[in-house]
Amino acid sequence: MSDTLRITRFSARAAIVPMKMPLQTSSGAVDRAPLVLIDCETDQGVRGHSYVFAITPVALKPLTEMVRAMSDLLTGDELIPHEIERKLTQKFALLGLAGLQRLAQSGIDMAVWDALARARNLPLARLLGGVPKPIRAYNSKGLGIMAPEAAADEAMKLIAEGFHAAKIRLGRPDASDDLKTVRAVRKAVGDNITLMCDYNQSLTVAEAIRRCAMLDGEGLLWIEEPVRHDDYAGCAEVAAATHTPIQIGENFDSAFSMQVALDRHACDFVMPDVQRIGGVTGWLRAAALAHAAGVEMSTHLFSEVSAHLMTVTPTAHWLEYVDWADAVLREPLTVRDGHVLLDEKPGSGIEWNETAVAKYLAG
Ligand code: SMN
Ligand code: MG
Repeated sequence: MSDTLRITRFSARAAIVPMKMPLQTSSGAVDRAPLVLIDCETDQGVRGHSYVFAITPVALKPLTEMVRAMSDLLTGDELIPHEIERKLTQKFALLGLAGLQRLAQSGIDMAVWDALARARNLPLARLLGGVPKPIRAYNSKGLGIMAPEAAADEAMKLIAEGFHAAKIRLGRPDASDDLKTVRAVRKAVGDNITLMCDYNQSLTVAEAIRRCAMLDGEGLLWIEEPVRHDDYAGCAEVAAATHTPIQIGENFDSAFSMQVALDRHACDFVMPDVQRIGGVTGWLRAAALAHAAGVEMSTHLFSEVSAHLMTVTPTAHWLEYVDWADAVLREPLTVRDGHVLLDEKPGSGIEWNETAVAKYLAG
């Protein structure tokens, strides 16, 4: 195989994938996964795969169209992720690379890296200079907003899947119901299980300070997104007033945004989302910033690609595990003893189960 690999075309397919466990957050329910399945085809037959998550079905069609329109710009280009990122950044300088454009660019980037890893016959971790190894993970696919007893039961189920950690969604109208839930879950799982919680941006700054103080002492590893994601001043106030570490990052739309948050001491931990931070390329930049700042870095969704990225993240903290793409994957991730396992399969591990894909294609 010659060294020059060129992109022949991309395909983007919209699918609505069923979730085994719907998730109720304080900012809305996620009960099915609207995914754009992306394939990057090359002139040597190698194909890269990735998906992006539209979060709401309302955004699925425009996101699919955005991936198609953006990837059309790359036909005939060499398969060089950093050059492709440079080209798309330049082409979108006037419109901006946030929102759908960022999701599309990130998805394209992940598919390109996957194709490159496959062309070199390496797992993505090895292509990036790391090694496939077990990655510490928490089970995040459940524990939405529900009654305390139901949360305690669900926590036991999540742990029984092989995890030693889980995340509780908070932000009930009455703060005392959040506290009751955290206590019910802790009582059920015992002291050896790590618990984190997520407010999904639902609180005002004053209410966040009150509720985080209420949770200090409950042994939570972090309190995630207590206030509006882009209110870094508000986040910083909450972080300064709270003993438990404050976690944000799933809404950083670039490594630059993360740097602003770090500069403003908006949080104690960061957890960029690979589809918002700029794909694999953007992740690597963010990981360097977290390293320089001495801040722990976790992942958000996209467990398959993110597990590989954690192998080259100097301050790697926790992988968020969800199984929301499982129904269309040929080989879903394996979990053992609190870790997601990586192997020597080339690429990021994403291969479509085409029979399932055909069933869930949308429009
Ligand atoms: C979350 C984000 C997006 C969709 C579902 C759930 C949540 C998390 O904030 O961090 O898991
Ligand atoms: Mg979150």
